[in-house]
Amino acid sequence: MRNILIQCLFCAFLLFGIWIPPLFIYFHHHHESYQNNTQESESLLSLEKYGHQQILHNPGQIPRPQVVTNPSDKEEPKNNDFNFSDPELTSGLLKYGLNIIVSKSLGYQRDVPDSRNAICLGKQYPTNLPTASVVICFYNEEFHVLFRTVSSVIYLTPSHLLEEIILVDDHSEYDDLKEKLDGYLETFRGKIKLIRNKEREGLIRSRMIGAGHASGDVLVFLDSHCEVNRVWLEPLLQAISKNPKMVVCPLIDVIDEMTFEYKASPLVRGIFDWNLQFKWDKVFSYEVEGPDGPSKPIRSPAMAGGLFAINRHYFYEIGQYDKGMNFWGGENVEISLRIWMCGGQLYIIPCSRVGHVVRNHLKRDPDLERAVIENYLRVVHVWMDEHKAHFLNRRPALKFKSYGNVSERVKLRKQLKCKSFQWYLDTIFPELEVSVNFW
Ligand SMILES: *[C@@H]1O[C@H](CO)[C@@H](O)[C@H](O)[C@H]1NC(C)=O
Ligand SMILES: *[C@@H]1O[C@H](CO)[C@@H](O)[C@H](O)[C@H]1NC(C)=O
Ligand SMILES: *[C@@H]1O[C@H](CO)[C@@H](O)[C@H](O)[C@H]1NC(C)=O
Ligand SMILES: [Mn+2]
Repeated sequence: MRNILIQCLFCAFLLFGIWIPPLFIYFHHHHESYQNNTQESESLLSLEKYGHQQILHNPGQIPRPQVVTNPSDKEEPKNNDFNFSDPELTSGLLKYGLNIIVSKSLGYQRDVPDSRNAICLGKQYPTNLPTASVVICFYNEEFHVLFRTVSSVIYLTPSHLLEEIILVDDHSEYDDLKEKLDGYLETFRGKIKLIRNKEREGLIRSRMIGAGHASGDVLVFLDSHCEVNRVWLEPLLQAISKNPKMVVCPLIDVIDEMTFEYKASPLVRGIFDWNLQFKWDKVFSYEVEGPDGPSKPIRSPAMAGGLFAINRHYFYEIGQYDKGMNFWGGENVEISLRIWMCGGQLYIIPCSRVGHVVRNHLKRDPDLERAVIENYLRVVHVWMDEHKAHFLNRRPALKFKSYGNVSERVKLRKQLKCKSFQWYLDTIFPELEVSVNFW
């Protein structure tokens, strides 16, 4: 609600050409709320309060997990650490949703703290793991943020495991992502394939385009605003090498979009509510018991979407993505349901750590919002059986909204002999069904 309110304020001010005051208000609220750990965890784990409106806000964003902080280092940056009368800062926030001054000052490569549990440090991985093609799609990404994503992968991945990095430019508009990027990527010649879409395809189809150019055994999808941590890839590859139907995600650490501070995340699993809104949730204590506890894979009902690894053949076998989905949003729930219901497994591997910037986009995008609704409808009509009523009853207007032709996805579900949504509720995510009367 806060964000919606601020967005409205923002739009109103924008119309009158005054956009600095609302930024002040925004960051005031923003920092106040994430200074307060209690409030943060409540907003992560509480029942869905905002209903309909929340679907519209940053639907493709990976939310920020509750960050572990020692009481001593609870000092968050104060507002007056940022000079909001500096046009570079404010225009950068509008363009990229992050602090470009700090991002530029960090340059093209940096070290981030090793956030792994001590148990992970002692683990040995075989040398003959499958190879990986890392697919990174970007659209109007900040140059340094994108470049650090690429350089962290290059420097922290053993060369024999990295088949290639496939960058897919989804028809970005910003000039520095054109010839300048080509020039800079020369540094990594031989390891990078750069594909430029002729028109905007959206994240979902861009990922499929990237996958189509890959030749590694495993596809690893990353957002274009990440920094991988030490020994990030080996645990993912090992899990997949043992079971090719295992889809795995790293534990996503938080890179603050204002300070670029790298913060370790607690152990979490991915869930969603009846609005298909993705959230992080606590891990059951029995899952982390025993000496190996904090390093054991965490069974996850859903993935956040941006960061995961999957056997390349298995990606095709289970039907990639729904080509009928536009931009992004909902595809993470769709692939999660498909993995579980059609015989696969989805785990978070805590020894694999990747930092991710949660960008704060202030501008609303009506095309995106429309696309997300349609994507969600495609998910519920193909995968949720009679339980789609729980989604539709929350938004009666959507009962009559069109969502294109899903016959191919329905056919896919039959061909793969996927189980029912009721099976998923009973076996993988019982907490969702219990919540039916509350959310
Ligand atoms: C922070 O949390 C405390 C409860 O621990 C609460 O009393 C206080 O109002 C919260 N502050 C803000 C700014 O939300
Ligand atoms: C903030 O930025 C403006 C514009 O660049 C500059 O004139 C001003 O001196 C800066 N203020 C501080 C406290 O640095
Ligand atoms: C939906 O698409 C399938 C083929 O993918 C086609 O056979 C069918 O006629 C389409 N349905 C409608 C209503 O257009
Ligand atoms: Mn992201």
